[in-house]
Amino acid sequence: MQQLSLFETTNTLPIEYYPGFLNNTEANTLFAQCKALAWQQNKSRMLGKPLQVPRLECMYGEPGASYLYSNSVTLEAHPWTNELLYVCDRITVKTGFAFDIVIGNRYRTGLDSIGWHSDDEPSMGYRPAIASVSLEACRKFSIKPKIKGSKSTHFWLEHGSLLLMLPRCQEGYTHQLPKDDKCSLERINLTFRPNEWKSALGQVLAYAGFHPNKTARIHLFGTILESSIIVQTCASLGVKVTFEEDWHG
Ligand SMILES: [Mn+2]
Repeated sequence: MQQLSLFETTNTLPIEYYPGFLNNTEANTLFAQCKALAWQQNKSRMLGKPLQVPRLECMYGEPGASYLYSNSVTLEAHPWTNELLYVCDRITVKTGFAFDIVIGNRYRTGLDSIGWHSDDEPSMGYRPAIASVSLEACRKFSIKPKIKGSKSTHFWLEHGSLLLMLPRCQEGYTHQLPKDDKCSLERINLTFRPNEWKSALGQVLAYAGFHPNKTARIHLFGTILESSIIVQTCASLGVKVTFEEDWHG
């Protein structure tokens, strides 16, 4: 009985794992190149207090793209490097999903980590796919349904592997990279994501069309915009807004 439920759990997770997506030589080269990216340690806000994020971060992508998370950390895109763009294209060929930005996370030792979270920022648009390439240290990745009391499933993310979080993964599941006292090696993780502000804007306008008495909010270029303001602005600019019937907000 227990085995059956375990079987069902692992088979219904909205993720795909490809060990050896990059061969060992490719992964070693990419890891060496990634060490030279523009890493920085950011501060998030927890209960109003600034807190150093326990890892280094960077972002590359389309000029002008930004990414706000936890309502407190804004990452700004550096222009794509050739190496990152090449990996991005290879993931698209493998998975069929296209990406606009990559956010790097650098876990300096096993003491660096990321707690339970979903990558559900509206700047990525509706039901994003997120592709994650792991380099160097093999660290444990845990994922569990958002339903209270759910059990988590663990994967060891190997050097050169690709983990694809499919659309709906962020809605229904939460994930983490826990601390690992035994790990002294560094791990670099590249997470390729959409940055579809147009798509996010479309969702808010659709929401405004179907719920005219309620307000939807969107994070756009680091600013919180309200659906009513967007509708008014469109009207004042003479931009016609249409609402499509297939919206399932
Ligand atoms: Mn994440």
